[in-house]
Amino acid sequence: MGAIDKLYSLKGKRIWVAGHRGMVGSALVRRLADVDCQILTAERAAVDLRRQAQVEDWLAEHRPDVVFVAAATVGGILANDTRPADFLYDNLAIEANIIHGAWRVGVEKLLFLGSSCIYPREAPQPIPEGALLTGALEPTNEWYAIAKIAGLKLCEAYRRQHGARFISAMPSNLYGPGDNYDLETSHVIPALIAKTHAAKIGNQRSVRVWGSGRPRREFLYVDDLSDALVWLIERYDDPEHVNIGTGKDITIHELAETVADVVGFRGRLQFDPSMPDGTFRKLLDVTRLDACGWRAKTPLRAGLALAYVDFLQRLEAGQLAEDARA
Ligand code: GFB
Repeated sequence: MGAIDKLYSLKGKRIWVAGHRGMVGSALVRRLADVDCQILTAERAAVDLRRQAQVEDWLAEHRPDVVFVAAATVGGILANDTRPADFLYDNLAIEANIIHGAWRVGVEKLLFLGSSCIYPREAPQPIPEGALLTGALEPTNEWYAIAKIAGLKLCEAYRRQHGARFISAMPSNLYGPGDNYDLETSHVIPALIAKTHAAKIGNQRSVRVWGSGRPRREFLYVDDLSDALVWLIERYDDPEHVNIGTGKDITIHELAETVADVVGFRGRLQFDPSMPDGTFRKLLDVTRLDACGWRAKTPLRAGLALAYVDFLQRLEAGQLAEDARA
């Protein structure tokens, strides 16, 4: 990581959190509430981020100094695998419109958010930033991965050609408040929370866990991520993207046991080999970030307990379907 010569302070800046209703965007809004800045948001009904003219008009009117690109079409392994056109087209359009539009209106700093699935399926573990484009991608999410690779390359290209101070960060699998609990489209943690809770309430004997339970994943609590993003935008200004993770991973089997423990479910785990495992392992090498002094602080179990509280509150408020199938 390059030397941190001068802090780029967010104080007094007009900051656009693109995707502020999503899990990452809402965590960023929570984190930026501690900063003396002006947060800008664009409602979905007013601006479709896939439409270039709408994005450019909004940017010309609101003129942010800083942009966080937290808007994306996202989902778990099944959604990625079954909706390749949405994951590729939506994400290419969103990032191209925002990055190009931000450059046109002279945004001072922009942070683009990718994903650990940008790396080759057979990348060395833990995965260093330099593993990008050294091998074939994991087929279940190559569409999303290609869009995210294009996004980080756009930031690099605008920096190289125009001197734009655009940076990119690649987090590991995220979870936390504001997650999507829909079983068809969610990631593994919200799915297991919803299914395990339904099994507990329904006195069921088992919970169905997709795949073999053997794949390993690294999970980052979303408020740790937003803290890292604010930290990076104020300090980092190099072309290379930066991994953000905890440096630790666990198997899906261990994860399912931990979720069961947090939720208080005493039944069995039933693995379903007809569902895809996806990448065997994707543990990020976080040396670059670690060397600069930023570290994740929320242990997985504590984060899962907070996520379960969020799930219960939203269930209580009628914001979630109550019949998550176990
Ligand atoms: O979280 P997840 O959908 O995403 O799945 P990926 C992680 C692992 O958990 C896979 C298993 O091995 C799943 O088979 N799993 C077990 C489950 N039970 C369930 C369940 O009920 N629901 C889900 N969803 N998984 C995504 C990519 O990959 O990760 C995206 O598709 C993105 O592009 C994201 O990069 C972070 O880690 O496999």
